[in-house]
Amino acid sequence: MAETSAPLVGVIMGSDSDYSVMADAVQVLREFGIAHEVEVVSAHRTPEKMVQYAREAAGRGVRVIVAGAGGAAHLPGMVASMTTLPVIGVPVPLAKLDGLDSLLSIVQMPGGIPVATVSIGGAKNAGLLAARILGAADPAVAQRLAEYAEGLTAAVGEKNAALQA
Ligand code: RP5
Repeated sequence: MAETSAPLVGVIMGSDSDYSVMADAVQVLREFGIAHEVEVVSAHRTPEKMVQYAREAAGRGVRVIVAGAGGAAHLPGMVASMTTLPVIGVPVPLAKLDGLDSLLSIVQMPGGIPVATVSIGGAKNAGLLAARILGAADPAVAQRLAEYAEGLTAAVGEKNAALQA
């Protein structure tokens, strides 16, 4: 699945079964109007596709990669080892171990190969972090992020007001 303009964010995941979690990142990118692509890329089942994806992403214009995986979640770290793009790892929770295995597989990267790891199931923040990375050099995206933050503040204010009624 791809947007019409060249994708700036690549959302990849180890299995289509991860999509129910990763959809939150896709939703954020849609809301912010950020061109993105979505691909199943498995470190274990499609290792050659993973290598090709990681090596070619920057040259295709991708600026940030959001990579989600569950269990033995090697995808984000392996991709980070083959690109200089920022990689945001999303630990996908599975039925066994509740995602702690996914988190530990992604977060404990060796020095030199960074992966920005969000919380277990935290694909929404992964999408927002990708937007922030792009927003550092794109005032229009930064403006939308500022408006988003204002919306959060306003929503808390409304909920607080409702508590006073
Ligand atoms: C991981 O194995 C995937 O990221 C997924 O979270 C997990 C299970 O995959 P399926 O067996 O559901 O395809 O590589």
